[in-house]
Amino acid sequence: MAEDAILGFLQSNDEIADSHEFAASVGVGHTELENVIKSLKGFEIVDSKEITKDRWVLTDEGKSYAANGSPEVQFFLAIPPEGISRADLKVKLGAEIFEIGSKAAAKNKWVGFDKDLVTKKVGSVKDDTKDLLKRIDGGEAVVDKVINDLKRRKLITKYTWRGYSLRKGPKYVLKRKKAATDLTREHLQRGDWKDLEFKEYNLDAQVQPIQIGYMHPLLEVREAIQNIFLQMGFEEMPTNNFVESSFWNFDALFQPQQHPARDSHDTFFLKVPATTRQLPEDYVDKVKRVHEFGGYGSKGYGYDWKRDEAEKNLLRTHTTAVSTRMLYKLAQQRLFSPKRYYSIDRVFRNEAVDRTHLAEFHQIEGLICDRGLTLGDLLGVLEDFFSRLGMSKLRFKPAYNPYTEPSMEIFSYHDGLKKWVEVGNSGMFRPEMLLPMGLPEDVNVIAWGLSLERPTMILYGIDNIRDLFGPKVDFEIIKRSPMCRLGL
Ligand code: FB9
Repeated sequence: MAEDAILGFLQSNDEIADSHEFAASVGVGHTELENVIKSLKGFEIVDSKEITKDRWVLTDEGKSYAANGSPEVQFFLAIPPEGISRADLKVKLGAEIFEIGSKAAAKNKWVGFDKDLVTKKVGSVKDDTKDLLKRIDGGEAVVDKVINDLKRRKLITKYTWRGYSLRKGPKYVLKRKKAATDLTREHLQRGDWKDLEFKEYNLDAQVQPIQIGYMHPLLEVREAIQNIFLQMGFEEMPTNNFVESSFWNFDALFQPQQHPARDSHDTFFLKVPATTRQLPEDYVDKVKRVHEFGGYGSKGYGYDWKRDEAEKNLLRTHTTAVSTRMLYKLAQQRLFSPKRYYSIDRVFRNEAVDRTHLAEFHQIEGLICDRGLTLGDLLGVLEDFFSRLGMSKLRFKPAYNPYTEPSMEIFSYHDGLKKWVEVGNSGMFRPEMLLPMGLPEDVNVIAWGLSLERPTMILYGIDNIRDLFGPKVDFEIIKRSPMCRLGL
């Protein structure tokens, strides 16, 4: 019906100027016409251009005044010749009309107020407002001053009217062959496919979003950083033990037993099993001695080292505990062989939770164990590692760790954030840590660490760590935020 009307009209007319008027003229709803227009346009049978027209329409208040008269005229007409009290007038008109009408009627100097009495000051009035509202409602154009006045009184509002102008399209036909979107077996069997018009594939059509799984951002970045380590010839350390003994987490790292990080304010100690069952006895003695008396050129800490303190179980505070186990194991080898190890896994610290800190995070650690390694080697491998993370401009700030000397905090200039960001910590493991293990004198170990959460937050533009990790993770962030490619 609508289609034939359009195609029929265009056969003898160049254009349908206004789809609304045309719809009215052929007695179909504009929406129905709109759908036909879209379909004909899809088949290039017609060309349509969207046209918009703004017009003023009455608000509900405007409609009520156009129907019942403006409040100022209602106010005026409600005053009997002898006048009337405000209160009675208010009852008569209702609060709203009374409020608006009194002000406007007074402004027009139609009425007078003497104390509580309201009287007419003119014989009769004309309801221009009502007339204007009716004219505007009729689609008549009125001067801007009137429009602004009525707009200010919220009696009219702008309505943007959207319609189309139509012309013949490149594939205009008077009667469209039946449209088909799919060639089906039935078409082939019936052979009527020849008389069918097949719709062009709309390659820009939006597709149904497909529900697929998404990698959690932390795992995306973990994988990318893991690939960097593997490309640099590192092998992963086994980190499948969140529970560790104080011995491997602290003592073997030459971290003294009274070090502040070793009290329950910073570390989660286990109630059950509270202590570890087995430690390598001979090695424990060496660790005890180096803490108490030093050796290997060190004077040690000179305190009374307690076995039971070292046996306390805890949630590891760093994956450096795993590095310690791996280096000890390496030292047990009959022949020393250089090693490059990395770990990326959870560590636990009893810290105040805030926007960037939770009680657990993922630590990334890299270490190289080889003969004659120097601080220069450490600087070099850090340049290499961070450049692969897209961070080329590095600065190093001397720092302190109980288990490395010298130690350095690593800073990178982040172009996006336009500032130097602390991107990690590093150092050379102390001889007091390495030699009791039995590693050869000339073997040094350079190591560094950073978190997985910080780079992930920066790369995904996530401001609060709770959006990334834990019960409040916002899956939408995961779905919609593509990871900006690391410098790979
Ligand atoms: O990750 C950290 N910062 C960082 C890293 C990458 C990054 O990438 C962006 C894409 C550009 C951005 C930021 N930090 C280490 C620095 C700070 O965030 C720091 O405030 C918080 N640190 C954690 C510890 O917090 C108590 C991050 C975590 C950290 C710190 C040190 C180590 C590991 C993790 C270490 C070590 C180490 C040292 C010597 C030998 C062996 C291991």
